[in-house]
Amino acid sequence: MKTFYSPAHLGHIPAQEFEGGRLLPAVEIPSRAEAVRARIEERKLGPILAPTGFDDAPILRVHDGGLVSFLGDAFAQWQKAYGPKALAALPSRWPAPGLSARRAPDIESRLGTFAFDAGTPIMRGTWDAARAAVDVALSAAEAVRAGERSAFALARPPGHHAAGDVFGGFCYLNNIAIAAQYLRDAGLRPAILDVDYHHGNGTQTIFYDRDDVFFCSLHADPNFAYPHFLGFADETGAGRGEDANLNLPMPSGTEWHAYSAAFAKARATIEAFGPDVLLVSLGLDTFIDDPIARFRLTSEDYLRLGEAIAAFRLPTVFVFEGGYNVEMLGVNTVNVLEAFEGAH
Ligand code: SP5
Ligand code: ZN
Repeated sequence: MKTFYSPAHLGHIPAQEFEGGRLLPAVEIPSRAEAVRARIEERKLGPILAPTGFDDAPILRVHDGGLVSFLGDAFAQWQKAYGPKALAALPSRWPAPGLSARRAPDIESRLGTFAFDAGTPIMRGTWDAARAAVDVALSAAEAVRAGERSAFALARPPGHHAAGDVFGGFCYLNNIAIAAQYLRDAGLRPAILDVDYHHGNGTQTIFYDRDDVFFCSLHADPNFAYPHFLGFADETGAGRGEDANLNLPMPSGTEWHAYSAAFAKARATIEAFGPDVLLVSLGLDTFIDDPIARFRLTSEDYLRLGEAIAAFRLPTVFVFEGGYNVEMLGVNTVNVLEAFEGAH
């Protein structure tokens, strides 16, 4: 399997996120993608390729121009306001209902109109990293469009929490949604399967009222887990998109036995949609020893997950998302990909 990777992610180095009234050490850090890259080399999964440089057009099929231009310029504005020692922009105020997002007179207020949490910092290298992650996802999508059975986008930062006009959850641009729209525009009928521990709220929102891209997410119940405000089982799509969205929230402590039962439901529903290409939001934060999550999948279970994904028998684009146990992240990720390949 070909892997697409860009070293631009190394310039995006979050230090802290704000939660529970405290600044905590960041977990979405460069060593994550480097651990996966090292394991791919160790296992000789296949070539690791630089992405093609795409223009902004595929991004603007999914994201508002206002968000894209804000992200490109936010760090420069932040340093202009707070000086060269201000290393990371994090929001501290939001236009909640009743306040006007149009009246955001300064960079910190504007930041609050685009960010939906205080865990997704914008630093000097953030835009270049996020932009390269899109190229990585598009390159993997293009490889599969051109006839590869599968490809892996080792994208960082992740993307599935970013919606058309907002960013958050360590995500800036929605890599997998942009790749899915690219394949849709090439005449394919994509289904997105999101196996990250967290609900893919951004991807869901982008396709929620559409019947030409299916979205299915297996994730921790938002009653106790991030992103908290979306990902409930009764969200089934809107308008033409009714029944083209499937959420399968699961309780804290979920193990492979229950997970695989939910997966079987996901597979049956996706197959009924009749896709001709599958895109997988591959988060490994369902791991038993993940530091921020509460599922209990083991490294061996990721072999079973890879086989289960292979059972769709569809051309498949894997796009890297979360997973924060850096020590086991390479093994777990490559277990999915190797088992997928071995099952063919
Ligand atoms: C792509 C992805 O996996 N994004 C996840 C974003 C989660 N952000 C909030 C995480 C809150 C974790 N709280 C536990 C803190 C333990 N120190
Ligand atoms: Zn996640």
